[in-house]
Amino acid sequence: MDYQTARGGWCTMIEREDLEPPQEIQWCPGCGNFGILRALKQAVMELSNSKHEFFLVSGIGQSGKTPHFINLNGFHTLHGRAIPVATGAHVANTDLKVIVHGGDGDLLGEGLGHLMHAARRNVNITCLLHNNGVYGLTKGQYSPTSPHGFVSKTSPPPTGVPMDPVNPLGVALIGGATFVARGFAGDIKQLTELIVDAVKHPGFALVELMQPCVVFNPKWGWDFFRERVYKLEDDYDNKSKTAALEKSFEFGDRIPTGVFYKQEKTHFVQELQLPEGRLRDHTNDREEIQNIIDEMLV
Ligand SMILES: Cc1ncc(C[n+]2csc(CCOP(=O)(O)OP(=O)(O)O)c2C)c(N)n1
Ligand code: SF4
Repeated sequence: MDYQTARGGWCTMIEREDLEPPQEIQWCPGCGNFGILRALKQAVMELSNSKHEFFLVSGIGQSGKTPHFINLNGFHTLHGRAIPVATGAHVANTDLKVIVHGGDGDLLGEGLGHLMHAARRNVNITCLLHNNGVYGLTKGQYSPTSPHGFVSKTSPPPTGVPMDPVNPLGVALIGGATFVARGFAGDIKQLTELIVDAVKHPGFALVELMQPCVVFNPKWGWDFFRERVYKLEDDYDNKSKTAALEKSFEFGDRIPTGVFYKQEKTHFVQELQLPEGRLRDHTNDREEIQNIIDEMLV
């Protein structure tokens, strides 16, 4: 079915079968990534955009395979480097809905600096952080979010992991992200809503997705999360960064989900006064550029 977009063009409604990938899914049975993929597909169908307006960028990891398993344009880049590639794609064409998929190792280990600076620049992209508390693809080394004492091949007994984990939401908030949220792979309805809101948000949106890795971190299994997750209360004020930061440290017997923080602020392309839309549709006045260069040379 076709419908008219806000810009006056025509768009074709995306159906579930349009998103079927050409290749077979290779995640383990019971992996939390299945729930995330389902919510992503639902969100893509609910957002009023054409298929060609979505662009998925991923790092390396089980999470990084997400663009392989949905029939949209995507770019599977280097470990920890999804955010710079996503930033470049967004700056080159602000019409794109750019969505990053990365694991806790990818975005909080190798890619932490990129995450902080994209948040600080308020780049208008959505970053979906698949948090399973372990390195899944490389078979169970501890990751930046593994709990203190977590026993793995790289953190053997008696101590296990000898330090506290990174707080992903806190990092995003301190960096300057203007939309910060958490969902759970077992609550597809809430996850879909969070992804839709994050994509619509005009600024840097980080959504932490609690994701069981049933093979290498069985302690963070489905029951672990089902017993702990709860939705932020109705009277919770997501305009307060201080409240959001305080909430971000609540991760134990109770794990809050929902939108922790949301703020309207000019984003990177607006701050730089770059042209909106596709850069290739804009031409430069070469004479004027030459004049500027000449002035600098004098
Ligand atoms: C620079 C670099 N270092 C290390 C690796 C090896 N490597 C590939 S995936 C991965 C860990 C992925 O873990 P995470 O980001 O948590 O994703 P998951 O597989 O759990 O979804 C590592 C260390 C790599 N590909 N590139
Ligand atoms: S190893 Fe873990 S993260 Fe990777 S597919 Fe299996 S369950 Fe999922």
